[in-house]
Amino acid sequence: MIRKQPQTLHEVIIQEQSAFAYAKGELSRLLSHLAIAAKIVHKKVNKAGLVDILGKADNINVQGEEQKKLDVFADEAFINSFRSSGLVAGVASEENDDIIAFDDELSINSKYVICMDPLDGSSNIDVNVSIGTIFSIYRRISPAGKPVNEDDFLQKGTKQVAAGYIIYGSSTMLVYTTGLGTTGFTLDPSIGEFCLSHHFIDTPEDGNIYSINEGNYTKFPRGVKDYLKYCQESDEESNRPYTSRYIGSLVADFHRNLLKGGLFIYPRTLQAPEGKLRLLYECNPIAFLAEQAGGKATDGLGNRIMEVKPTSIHQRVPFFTGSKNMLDKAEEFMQLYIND
Ligand code: P6P
Repeated sequence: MIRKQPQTLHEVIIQEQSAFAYAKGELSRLLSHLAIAAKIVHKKVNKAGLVDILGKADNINVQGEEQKKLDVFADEAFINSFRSSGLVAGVASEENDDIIAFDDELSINSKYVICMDPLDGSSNIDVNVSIGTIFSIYRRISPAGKPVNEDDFLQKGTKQVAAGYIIYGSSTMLVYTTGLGTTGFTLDPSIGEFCLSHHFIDTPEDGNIYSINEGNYTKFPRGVKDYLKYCQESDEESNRPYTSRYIGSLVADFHRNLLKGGLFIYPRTLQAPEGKLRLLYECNPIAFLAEQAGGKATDGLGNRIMEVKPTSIHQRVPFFTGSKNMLDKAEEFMQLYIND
């Protein structure tokens, strides 16, 4: 019996496109362009230890973090791929202070804008820990024919037409959604194709993994501290104590919890009252994927992340995401101290 070759990303996109209202092929072609940039970055990330792209580029990004050379490489690779697609009118990137409007003839009439974190978790690059690219795709709201402006990017997460991440780990995977479920593809380097490996991911409603940087414990809100105590108490019926797993790379922590069940928390802290993670190109795309897989994503106080109206492109929000029942339990503790 001839083993059926798994479907490629392109085949699945074409198949899914017919069910997707207004893609008319552009969204499919855009995702294919994105996959090309992902393969280019995959090659560099896999060789990072061998060539002189480790260490710091000599500039600081808008987050005040040292830009590593791989950050810069990934940022340029994705921006160039989007610009050459003729489908994207502009990009908001973690690595760039302001939006990048593509004003060439082809792009200025394009339908889509993209928010992205080209290489999230980059502090882990030098220690060979999984890192990722996160992207969020919107239809522009400004009229075609003119350069895009910030309003095109400051749309609620509910307006995303597609979102996803590439995780550069033990294998390189592309996980995305167009609102028809969350699906994963694994790169087969022998044929250079992303092949379907996780169709319609269904994240467990319950889990026993909690992911949070407990080094910030003393600065957490009381509700988070009480929830952590709940996770660590023994209770056979509810399968506690849970397991603590934290890599410090959002894509890696989220991906594990998406498949196994779990809750990721980056709450507000005394020194970061808005939290650390960025709404446009970290929390909204991850929230879209979580919800499409049957999970949840809120600010810890019952406010759905995708309903937050953005006010600036690098805005931060407190972020709770993962298994539905775990998130609901965490919010029960948070609600006890909502007026603190
Ligand atoms: P901390 C990486 O810098 C990042 O933006 C996310 O990928 C990750 O979840 C978080 O920050 C880690 O932050 O403060 O725990 O090191």
